[in-house]
Amino acid sequence: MTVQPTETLADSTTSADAIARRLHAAGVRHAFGVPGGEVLALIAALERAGIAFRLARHENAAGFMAEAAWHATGAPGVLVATVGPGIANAVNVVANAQQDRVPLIVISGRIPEAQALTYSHQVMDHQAVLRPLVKASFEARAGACAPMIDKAVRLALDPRPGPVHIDLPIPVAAAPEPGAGGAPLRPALSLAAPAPGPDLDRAREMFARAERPVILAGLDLLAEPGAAQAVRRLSAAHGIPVATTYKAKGALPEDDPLSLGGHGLSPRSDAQILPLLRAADLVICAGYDPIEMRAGWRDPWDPARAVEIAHAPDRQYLHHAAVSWSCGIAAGLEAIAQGLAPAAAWPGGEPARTRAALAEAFAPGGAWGPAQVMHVLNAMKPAGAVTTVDSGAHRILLSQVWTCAAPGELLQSSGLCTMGCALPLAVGAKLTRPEAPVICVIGDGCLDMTLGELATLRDLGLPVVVVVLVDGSLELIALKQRAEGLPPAGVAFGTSDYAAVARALGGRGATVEDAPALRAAFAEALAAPGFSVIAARIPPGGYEGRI
Ligand SMILES: Cc1ncc(C[n+]2csc(CCOP(=O)(O)OP(=O)(O)O)c2C)c(N)n1
Repeated sequence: MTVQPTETLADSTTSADAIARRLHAAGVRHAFGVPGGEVLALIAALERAGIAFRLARHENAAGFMAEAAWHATGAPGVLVATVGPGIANAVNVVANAQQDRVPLIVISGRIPEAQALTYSHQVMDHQAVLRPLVKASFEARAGACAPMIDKAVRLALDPRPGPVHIDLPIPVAAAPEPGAGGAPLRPALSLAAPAPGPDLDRAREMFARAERPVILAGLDLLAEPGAAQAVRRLSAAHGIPVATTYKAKGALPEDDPLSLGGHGLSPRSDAQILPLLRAADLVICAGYDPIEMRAGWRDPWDPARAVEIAHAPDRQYLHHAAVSWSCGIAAGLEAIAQGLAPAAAWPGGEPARTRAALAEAFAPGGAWGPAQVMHVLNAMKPAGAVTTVDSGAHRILLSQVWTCAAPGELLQSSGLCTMGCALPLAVGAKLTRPEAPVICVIGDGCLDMTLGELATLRDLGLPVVVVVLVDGSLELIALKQRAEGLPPAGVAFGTSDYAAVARALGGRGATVEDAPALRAAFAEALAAPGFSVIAARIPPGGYEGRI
């Protein structure tokens, strides 16, 4: 008897369904964006597949929410943007995904080709706009979206992660694509160990001889489960101090005496850490990606004393190393140290002095101001909290003061360093890790840029604590103007009553002007069922000489 092929209801699916189902199979449970007529079929398909479409107030914010979802789940972030203005609004967050190594799938809706020949309203070349920023841009083809989306997912996640764009014309989204379940996604690349040979011999010899080794851990750690543990094992077994970039903060818990904290954007911390790196006789760069670093990090150590293990070859040339591998961080560290006995690391005790000098440089000080705010919050933050911080003077100070127990506890934009990331990162973090307390620390300039996302917190019922430092100044830029002897221009603005704004948007609000009031407001906010805004009014010029 011949079995007739039957097309079941489940098989009569569209290319939009294929995309949605494959994303679901890749672990995606939330997509973020602002709808438009050109993405309606996709949004409906996402919801059919079990992926909730989350409305943001701006596409840029939606992209940061998607980034936070990736941090929480390991599945790529998904941003949906409509034709023209939608994708134009998303450009900043796509650039961020490129520079901060975020696997972000950006799907834009597009009008039909035939229509575009004679119709130009809102129409622009999405692929041409995004191509310089993405790892790839696909134009979706009717009936062939399953393999395309699988490739896009893999490409976004493969080292180093980054954004991938899919341009989806309306007729393609609606085209039939039966059997959208498809073959399984290619497994993640296994990250190899360095091959045996003269390079490994040399690195092992450098390791065996080292008396003053330092590990410098970077953002590749975020993309390799187990890498932070390998850093910890090596540090503990050989007494090696660990410095990190901002993204890798917590590679070694920062209350560990061997932790030298996070670095990269603060000249004040550079003044302490760079001399130690120059004094080291071995710098082990573990997943170090210099995209996060300022110019002070140009050739910061003698290359003959550096060994580099990273997920991708360095093409930036900001730093150099005698031996350099593209490989897994854990496998690389183990290969270098395997079987070698611990040497007496830093017999002169310099790392402990550097740690103490860093603590002194970023001490709270006696007077109320941003340093006190950061110290109060850091001391009170619950274990396992996820904190997000925006770009500006407040971020640099917070990153130096904040103690992280694991990478991913502090989310920020440290590659692109864009304003407008912290509030949407907090939305995405709380949505996808509801059990974790989520704290957003933000400057008033950055909050003004993203204020609408407080309404997103309300709509999604997310009890995030937002602490805004209110000084009526784009203070990082004001500091630069003053340092260059320029008169202030374009940096001062009127302050708003953010506590009242929070209440108007359905949250709680408090204004504080000293440490006891901050402590009380923070404790209350952490226990509150909805979102809270604590406006910490700080004196003008409060960051001067502190970052
Ligand atoms: C989108 C964007 N625009 C401009 C800048 C330049 N910039 C960096 S920090 C900053 C000031 C941020 O002000 P605020 O949020 O008040 O933080 P503060 O520096 O006062 O701590 C500006 C304008 C940027 N990084 N990103």
